[in-house]
Order: sequence, then structure tokens, then C-alpha cells
Amino acid sequence: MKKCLTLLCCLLGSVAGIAAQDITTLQKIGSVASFTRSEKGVTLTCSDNSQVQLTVLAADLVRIRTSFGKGIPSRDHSWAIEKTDWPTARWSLLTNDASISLKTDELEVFVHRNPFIIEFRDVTGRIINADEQPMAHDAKGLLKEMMFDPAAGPFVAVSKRLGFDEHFYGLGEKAARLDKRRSSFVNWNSDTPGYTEGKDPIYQTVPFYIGLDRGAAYGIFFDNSYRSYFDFGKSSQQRIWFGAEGGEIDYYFFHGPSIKKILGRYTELTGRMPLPPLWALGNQQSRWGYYPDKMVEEVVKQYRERDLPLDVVHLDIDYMQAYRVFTWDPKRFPDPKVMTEKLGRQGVKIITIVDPGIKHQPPSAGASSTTSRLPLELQDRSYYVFDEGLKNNYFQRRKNGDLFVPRVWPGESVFVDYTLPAARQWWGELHRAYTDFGVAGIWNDMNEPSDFVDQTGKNQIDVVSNDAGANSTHAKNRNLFGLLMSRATYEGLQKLQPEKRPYVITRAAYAGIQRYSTMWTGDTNSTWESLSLNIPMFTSLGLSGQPFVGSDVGGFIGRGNGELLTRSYQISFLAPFCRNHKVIDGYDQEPWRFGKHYEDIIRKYLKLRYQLLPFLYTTLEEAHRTGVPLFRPLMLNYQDDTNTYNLDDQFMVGNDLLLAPILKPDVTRRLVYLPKGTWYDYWTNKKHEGGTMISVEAPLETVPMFVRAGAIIPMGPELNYVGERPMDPLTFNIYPDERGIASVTFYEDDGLSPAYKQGAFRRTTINAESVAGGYNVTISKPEGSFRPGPRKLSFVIRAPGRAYKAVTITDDGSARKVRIS
Ligand code: MIG
Repeated sequence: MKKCLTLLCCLLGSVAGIAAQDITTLQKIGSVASFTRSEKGVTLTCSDNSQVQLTVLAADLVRIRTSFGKGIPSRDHSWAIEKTDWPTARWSLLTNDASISLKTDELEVFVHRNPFIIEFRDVTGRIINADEQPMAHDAKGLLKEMMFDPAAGPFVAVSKRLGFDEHFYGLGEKAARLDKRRSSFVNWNSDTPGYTEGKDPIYQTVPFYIGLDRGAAYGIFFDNSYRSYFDFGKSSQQRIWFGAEGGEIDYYFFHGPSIKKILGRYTELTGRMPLPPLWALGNQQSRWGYYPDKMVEEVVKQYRERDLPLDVVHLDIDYMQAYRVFTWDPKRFPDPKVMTEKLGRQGVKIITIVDPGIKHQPPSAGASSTTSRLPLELQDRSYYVFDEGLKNNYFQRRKNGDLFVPRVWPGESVFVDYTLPAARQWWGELHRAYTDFGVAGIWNDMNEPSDFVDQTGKNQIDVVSNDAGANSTHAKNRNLFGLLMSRATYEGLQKLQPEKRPYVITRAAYAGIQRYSTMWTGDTNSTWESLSLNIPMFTSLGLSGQPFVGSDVGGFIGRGNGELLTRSYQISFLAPFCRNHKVIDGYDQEPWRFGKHYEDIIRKYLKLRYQLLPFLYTTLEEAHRTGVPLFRPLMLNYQDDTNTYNLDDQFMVGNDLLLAPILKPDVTRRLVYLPKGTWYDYWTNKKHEGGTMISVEAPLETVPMFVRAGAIIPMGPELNYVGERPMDPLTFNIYPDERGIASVTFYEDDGLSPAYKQGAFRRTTINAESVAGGYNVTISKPEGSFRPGPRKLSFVIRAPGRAYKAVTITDDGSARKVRIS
């Protein structure tokens, strides 16, 4: 805790330093002296020898790369970017003495030559976003003192005009509200247990944000992994700015105007989330302190006896022998394979935590061999992970060649240089120590990376990473560490079990993480304050390319209570990652710990989650395919509705479900904003006209939940775990709109293998329309090669008033018409 405080003061000090620093005093780039044209854009050379490259990647995507005082370096490498090869988009160039303009079919990049100001305009000439000052760098070293590594630099900065009514979204994982206007942030991955609103930075860095002004959105991805800063009009009335303590100005500008379109492009550039196994959407249970194996079995037994659905139990650091990663404690878990098989028969999968800290353990005298792998439980004499990594020179070293020895759970430890391809491959293969024993997924913790010696990173300042041959230091690599560790983990699982989809969860990350890992929001508190951050954090992560998010249900640190836990489930039962987790000395909080009253309510929501799996999976597949997240702020679906721009105590799942959870104790009624359109109360089917606030009863057993008129919500049978029985029957709940129509495009696949990437899925469109005396339902011929086998499909009209009879048919994969009267 003391360490935390020191860290806090230190970081606050530097943030205050930079905010107080007027970035307008930095040296501005010179005016444009000349330019050359290439196939994809122009390179501008400035009066101070700086160069700026404007590259058209697509009609709505332009990259701006700047090098101060010298030409653009030939090295062009980013760990975040997935797609580098873009087909040439149509663009034209118009120049005169005063300006240079690149026009694509959607966007104009208009550069004023003197002073050097970049404007982004839409095709009508309207300015969407413009520099407030020319790009700048700290040529004189004015900011050296506040920099993490003064030898890194120089500080680089971009400033943009602040719109009078401009809103800002995204920026990854921040302990902040949805709209980031009037806030400023720092990105420096940090282990921040017990963080509260305003604590900054926390675990992750995603330097991507979306600006929204008068309904039109744009995006900016500042691909710079150094400690970076984003000030959204906090220190100035006219400008927002972003900058970093080194590296290049290298940013991507995304033209909307739709946010969904921006997310599509952003995730095309940095990669999309592959589909996790379907069971990852199941209920998960964890606690630091689940040992020995008998206790894990007891947890599962309780779940089953109490008729609470469960798919996964997580093993925290206690399963290892003396915190040695890739080992098992022989007393606590004498036969992990027998355990995973036993749990497997009850439908429960095991996920193990894996930290980056490898125990620093040179072989002791008399150890038989440093190369042969001792049984996992005999690592006291010679620890194979340390031996192999040392021999192959995979561990991080300081500039002077010494091994870097941080202190984490095993005591003195070493970290892998995950920028080395061979080291990543080795790390991946080490996971055999889990997959051989039936472990189903991997949980990456502590990868900021956390170091008990010093959480600011100063102890690591001279640690060098290979970084694709650049041999760069911690200042550049810290924020990348979690990304690359998760990548090594993901690629390892993929290689070890090519027939299965990998499932990885990480705490730290950089942009692009969604290609490899899901995430959770770290060490929250069991408080209402902490709970109220769930919605803005999940939605902001979704607006930053990460759809698979969640938070420790009930909160991690401290003592919760039944009411808090129940309200927490009323949010998380519809979050992609739904896992109850607790700190080692925290009061127990499995769903039954506060008595039957709460347990019964929690059961109702967990069961509903499982019934909603067809809907959730369909929505998750949309995120995989388009980058548009499952867990959404209302503004993502209602971008023109200014009532939604600040709304972060409500959320939507996909386009169709709207929830307004209770975030305070003792509250049983709340105001709910319903956007324009018709909405059905999920619990009563009562219809409401939107475009207004309504007041809704919300006793503890009820979370206000609404369905968009026009939706069809596919639901499955009650399940104790995924795969317990086939998704049969499938019930299509039809909520007709004012015209009497509703539709859904429903997605299915085998839920386990990567075959969906080769077309082994099924996509079925269902349309309902009201006709005289009833409804006609049309089931399209499905797309894709996946064959789920015959099952029952039920169609239920959920309109209030007249009761229609549900109709059930046997699905044989052909186009059908059903009549409901
Ligand atoms: O220093 O592994 O966020 O979920 O239970 C604490 C023990 C390390 C932090 C993780 C938390 C986990 C805990 N870990």
C-alpha cells in the first residue's frame, strides 16, 4: 500500500508537471518547403529539415508520420498494427504556394504550408479536425525533468482545436467516465490495486480516441508506446493535445462520420478479436486462495448442488510450487490431470494464472542436469524454465549486460524479452505444462510489468529489449510488455492445440491486444463507487477495439455484501467476461455467501445469461467480424441523440437490449432514458415510447431491462454449463415494431474449433411481419457450412395485449415460412 502511495505521488507529480507545462513553448515544425509525391501519398520537407509523410491507406484512413529535423527513417515497425498492406485508394493532389491538399473519396487532408497546420475536412469542405498549433517537439529539453527517461526523448506533441461541443471517447482502460472531455490522462501501464475513479494511469495503454462533434465522429490512433499524454481540453479552452516522451509523431486519422465505421477500420488496422470458445461466455468463478484441489472440487460441488450454472474455475498463484510458473505444487495439486478430468465430467474447465516473473534460480549444487526437465514438482533443485531461458538468452538484461532481476511473487525473478520471436515461441511451448494436464485457458497477470522493487518502472529504466533489432529501452517497451506476453501465450496455445480456440485473459495491454487476449479490469474494490465504474470502463474499452471485457463480479478488495454482489451480477451477467473473483484476505463472495435471498436472485440472472447465450454469441460474432463491441454505450447506437453523449449508468447489448442497473445501495427505483423508438419492458412486455426518461421500479430482484421494438431475441434452453445439452429448443422472442415487423440474423458454429474461419458457421435470417389475424415468420436459407443437426425452433410474439400461440417447428436447414395466429 505504501508503495502504491509513492507511485501515486510520483505519477501525479509528473502529470501535474506536464499539464503545467505549456506545450506551445515546444519547438514547432518548420513550414513546408517542398514535397514529393508517391503512389500512396506525399512526403513534405520542411524549412527545418523535418519531414512529414501523409499516406492514404483508405478513403477514410490517413497516416501522418513526422520526423523532426531529419528525414523519415526507413525503419517502420509497430507491434500494434496488423494490416500494413493496403490496396491503393483513389486520391488526388492539389497544390499551390499556400497549401497542399490530398483528396480521397471521403476525406480531404488540407495542409497550410506556413505555419504548418493540418486540417481534415469532409467532402463538403467542412473541417472535422484541425491542428491548433503546428506539430512540435522538445528541441531544447524543457520537459526533460519530468520525463521517465530523459535520455529517451525528445517529447513530441500534437495539438488540435477543441470543438465547443466536442466529446471524446475511448482511450482504452481508464478509471474514468464515458465522455473524456475536460479530462487528461497518462498512459504508463501500472499495477494499481484498489484504484478508484480518477486514478491514472492504470493497467493498459490504448492511445486511440474518438471525437464526436455535432453528430459526426472521427478517430485518432497515436501509435506511440512511450509514456503518452492526452489532454481533452482540461488545461486549455481552445486546444486538446496529445504527446509522448519519445518516438515519432505517428498517428492515424479515421473519418467517420459513423463510430461503427471507425471501429471497423481501427480493428482492421490493429486486428480483430478472434472468437473465443463459447464456454468463455459461461459463468466463471475465482478467488485468490482456491487450494488444495479439494477446495476447488468443493466450489464446483456447491455450484452444482445449488443449481447455479458454472463453466470455469480459475486457479490463482497458489497452484504453483513456490510461485514458479509452469509448475504445480505437489501437495496442493498432486494430480492436476485427474482433477481437470473430474471437473471436466461436471462441465467445468480450469484456467491457470501465469505471471511474467520467472524465479531467478541458478541450479543448486548436485542438481543432476540443468537441461533435462525434472518432474514439475521437483523444481527446487533445478528450475527448467530458468535454466532454458538463461541458456538461450531469452531474459531481459540491463544495458551493461547484467540480467535484470525484479522482485515479484517468487522473490528475485527474471522477465522474458517477449520482443524476441524465439523467446515468444519458447514461452508459448512452455504452456505444455498446462495443456498436458487439461487446463483450458490462461490468465496473464502482473504484466505491466509489476515489480515490487519499484512500481514506477525506474528500476527497469536501463532494461533493453531487442524490439525487432532496435535494442530499445524500457521507456519504449513498458507499455508493450503485456501485449507481447499475451501474444506469446496465444500463439503457444494455438500451436499446442491447433484444434481448439485459444482463450487468454490479460491485465496489461497495448493497442492491438484484441488479436490475442481478452481482458479484465484488475483490482477493483468491493464498493458501490467501484461498481459504478463498470459501465463506463466496459463501454470505453469496447470503443477502443476490445470487445471481450469484464470486471471481478462483486469487486476484488475488501468486504462486499449481498446487495452489492447482486447488483454487480445485474451488470456482469451481460458482460462478455463474467467472473466473480476475490483477493486472498477478502470476505468470501461466491453467490451463496450472503444467504439464500441473494443467491436466489443471482441464480435467476446466471440462468438468464445462459438462456441468452445464442443472442450473446451472435452479438460477439458481430464484434469479431466488425469490431463493434457487444457491451455498448447508448451513444454508439444513437450517435445523433445528444441525450446519450454522457450516459454511462445505462448500457446496451448489441442493438437490442438496454439495461439500466442500480448502482447505489437501498435504491429500488430509477430514471431510465429510452432513445427514440418503441421499447418493451423485458419483464412485463409493457411497451414504452422512447425519446424520453421514464421512472422504473427496480427492487433488488429486478434490473430494468428493455428490448428494442423490431428485435428478435434468440434464446436457448436452461443450462448448467455450455455443451451440457444441444441448444434445443431455440426460442425466438419476437418484439414487433410500430409497423409490425422484427428481424434477426442469427449466428452459430461449433463453439470450440477454429473451423468457423473456413466457413463452418451458420447464419440464418429470420423476419417476422404482422398480417391480418397474426404474423408471418420467414426463415431464410442459412449461410455457411456448419450443420447443427435437427432441433426445434419456437417462435413467440412478445407483444402485449392479444396472446398469440407459440409455434414450434423442426429445423432441417431449409428456408421456411411459419404462420402465427
Ligand atoms: O499482486 O495473483 O489482479 O486478480 O488475484 C497481486 C494474485 C497479484 C493481482 C490480480 C488479482 C490476483 C492477484 N494478483
